[in-house]
Amino acid sequence: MESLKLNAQNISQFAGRVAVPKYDRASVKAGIVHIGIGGFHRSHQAYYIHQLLEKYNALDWGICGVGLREADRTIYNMLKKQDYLYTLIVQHPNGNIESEVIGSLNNFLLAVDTPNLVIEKMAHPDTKIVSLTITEGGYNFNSTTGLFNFENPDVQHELQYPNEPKTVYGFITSALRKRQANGLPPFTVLSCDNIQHNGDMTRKMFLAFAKKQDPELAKWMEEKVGFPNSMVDRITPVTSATDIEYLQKKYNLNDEWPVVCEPFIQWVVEDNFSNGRPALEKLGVQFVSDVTPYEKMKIRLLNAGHSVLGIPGALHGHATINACMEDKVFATFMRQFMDKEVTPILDAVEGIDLEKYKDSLEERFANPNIKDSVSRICAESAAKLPKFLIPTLQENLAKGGSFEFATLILAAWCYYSDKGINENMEPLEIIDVMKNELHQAAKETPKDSLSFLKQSEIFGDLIENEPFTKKYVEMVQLIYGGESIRKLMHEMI
Ligand code: CS2
Repeated sequence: MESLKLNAQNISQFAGRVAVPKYDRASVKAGIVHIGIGGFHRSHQAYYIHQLLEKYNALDWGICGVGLREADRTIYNMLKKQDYLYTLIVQHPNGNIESEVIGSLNNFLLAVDTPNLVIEKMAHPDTKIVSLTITEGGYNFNSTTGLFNFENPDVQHELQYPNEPKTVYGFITSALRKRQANGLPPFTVLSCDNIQHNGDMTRKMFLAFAKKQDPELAKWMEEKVGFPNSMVDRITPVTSATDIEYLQKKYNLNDEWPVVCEPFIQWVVEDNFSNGRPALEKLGVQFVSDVTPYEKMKIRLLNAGHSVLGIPGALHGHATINACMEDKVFATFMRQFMDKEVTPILDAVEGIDLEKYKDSLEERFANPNIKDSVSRICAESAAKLPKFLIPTLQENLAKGGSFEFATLILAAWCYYSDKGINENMEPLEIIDVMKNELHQAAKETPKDSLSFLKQSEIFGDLIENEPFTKKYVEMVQLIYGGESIRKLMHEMI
């Protein structure tokens, strides 16, 4: 039997077999404009809002998606065809699967096609929050100086032509300008990316940009716009053909781009909103006055833990994070990294038992039904490691703590960036906006062992720390000498 396409017209035909929205989607207003509609937004924020609509009929808080890049066209086309509906497939470790059609997204604008519509939508009185998942690298932030990168040509363009925005900075300031002119309160700018102090950093970047472009507006923003810090968490692997087939076979449902995720979900947010917020606390979202200890714990353990498995995993030939966890050497190495290098630098987090938190991370990583690819984890490591791993290494060097686990990961990353093949001679695709720079720097290693570390926008001044470079050189030479990464890990645990 031919499967039935997921869209508003067909939705009632799926009811009873798979959970579908019960609220009246036509009455939902977009209180949130979200930039960056990827898998993560769809498994996390859009799912929370869906539940709020479902359980509390919070009709003011629907989501209008925005894609800023040409690369967003594929998801835009797909969601539009499906009337912005998609299926969320929750994969439990024991094999149970729950599928639910999510209806909280009710519009999508592609900025490259209709820039003015995007600005109008954000400037609309209904819009109360503009949230972001634009990835760690999307904030146009120089990680060495901590400053906004004014050299970016798109930014240069929008400074010169404020009515022709291209980046998130140009769009949001244009919309805020409109709101100010119309006497409307500003929206909250809510960053949902894995960056420590994501709200503070976003604020700093926006104010730097606005001060150059429109100092009057900058003043208003400084006084009025809330930029809450937030910690977000739900492991969301890349959707595979098997997931699409699963829905077809099981429910006769044809969804071109469902989202798969783990059962775990967490969101901790600072209660600092400029224009109201949805009552997400009803669904277990934690509103706190200081998110710092939560985000540090999560980024340094979970996100770094992923990289600590994924980079050597890719070299060794493990395809997924759960395959890494099935390998005792990898699992033990990761736990020891957490125990010896991360735990000592973390502050106590109210209400959280760190040992239990780490145990739960091990269980989540080991979930055999998530099949989170190491390639997803390794992608954009140049943006991730300076936020997830390198600060831990620096803090340990400063206080005489253990740093060899993190060091091995950097040495492995150098080899990975240089060779583009794993230890079984299979090709490794390097997905990184800094791919060429990484490769250039790494391939000099046989002549100059420290060459990779000279990329100061990634490594800061690590190259000047002797105990570290000594260890790094030792390790990089062993790896280049043909020692297997797994053996090196084994010797350390
Ligand atoms: C991952 C994250 O991309 C990565 O490196 O660590 O996407 C991670 O899965 C999420 O942050 C989990 O909340």
